[in-house]
Amino acid sequence: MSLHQKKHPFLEKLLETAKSVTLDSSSKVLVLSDLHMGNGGRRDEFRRNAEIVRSMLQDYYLPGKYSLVLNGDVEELFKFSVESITGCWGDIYDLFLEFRKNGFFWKIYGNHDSDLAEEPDYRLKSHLLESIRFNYGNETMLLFHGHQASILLWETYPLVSRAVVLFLRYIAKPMGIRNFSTAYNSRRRFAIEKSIYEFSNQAKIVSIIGHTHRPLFESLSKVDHLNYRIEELCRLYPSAHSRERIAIREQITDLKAMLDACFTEGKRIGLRSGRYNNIVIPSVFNSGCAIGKRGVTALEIDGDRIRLVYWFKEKQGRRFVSDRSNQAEQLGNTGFYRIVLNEDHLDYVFSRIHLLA
Ligand SMILES: [Mn+2]
Repeated sequence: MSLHQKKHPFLEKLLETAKSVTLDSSSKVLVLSDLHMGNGGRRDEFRRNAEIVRSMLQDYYLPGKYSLVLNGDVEELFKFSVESITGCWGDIYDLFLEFRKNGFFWKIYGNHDSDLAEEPDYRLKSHLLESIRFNYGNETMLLFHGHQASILLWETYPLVSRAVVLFLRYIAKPMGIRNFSTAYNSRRRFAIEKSIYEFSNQAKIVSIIGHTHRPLFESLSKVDHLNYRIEELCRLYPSAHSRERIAIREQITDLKAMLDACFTEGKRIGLRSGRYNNIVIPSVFNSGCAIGKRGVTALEIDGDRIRLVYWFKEKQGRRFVSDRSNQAEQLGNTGFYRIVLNEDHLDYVFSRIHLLA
């Protein structure tokens, strides 16, 4: 035991120092990460989904009595000053703060916005945390951004990080050096996911992260999830009756088409498998990001359930299909749609962790 205790010192510390929040059977929480808000200009990646985010918060999650956790990289301080960001997106900040009336609002910082702890006038300063521990019965969900698992020192040590921010803002940017800082490299992303996976299994908790921009549900990426579902159906097939067999065959055809689409369309998302060992332990969830080309992914905790959802604009996301045959639902007449990509009972998730980890 003691041998393992020092294996993930940064993550152990996040668990020890986390702000404790107790959930009950009626708690609803929206977890959103990686908004990368900028100054509203051309280089602001948040801009293209700002309307979706505004609308989903204002017209869906606020009236739906959700609390809100922003899980890091809310502001893009590698490119913009905090004044230019808060000056541009004031109404979005107002919206964030409104979630207090539904229960709570917390902002966890990531590697792109960690400097805000030092800003005396920052609007969300009193809501800023590094990690949150949700107590769900006897179980724990630990929310943190995820950069703490990086092997790169400048992502984990504040002083180094600060130097890098200054380098990026004043040297790299004017010189046109781009993407110096991204966590999107698939090998690095895999390493981060893997160490959080090991840590979570060892502690028998669920970790909810962001940072890599890759949605994970029960430790599975989209590609892994599709493969997994195909496997399940193949196992069902031999013992199924002839009419069921037709349905299974059709489902497998759909799943295979979606898998193919991942490989033809999804070059940038990184198709490396997220499977870290032979058995899948559902201990890592990732909310993805709010700056996707086609929309916004998020995690919802709704009483005893957890969901990965996707919000998109009608035109952009039209080709999207859910393998659980869930239907996309439009939010009023906004032209914005929400679809449940995956959903499970938290009791099932924790049972698997205790049985398998
Ligand atoms: Mn990050």
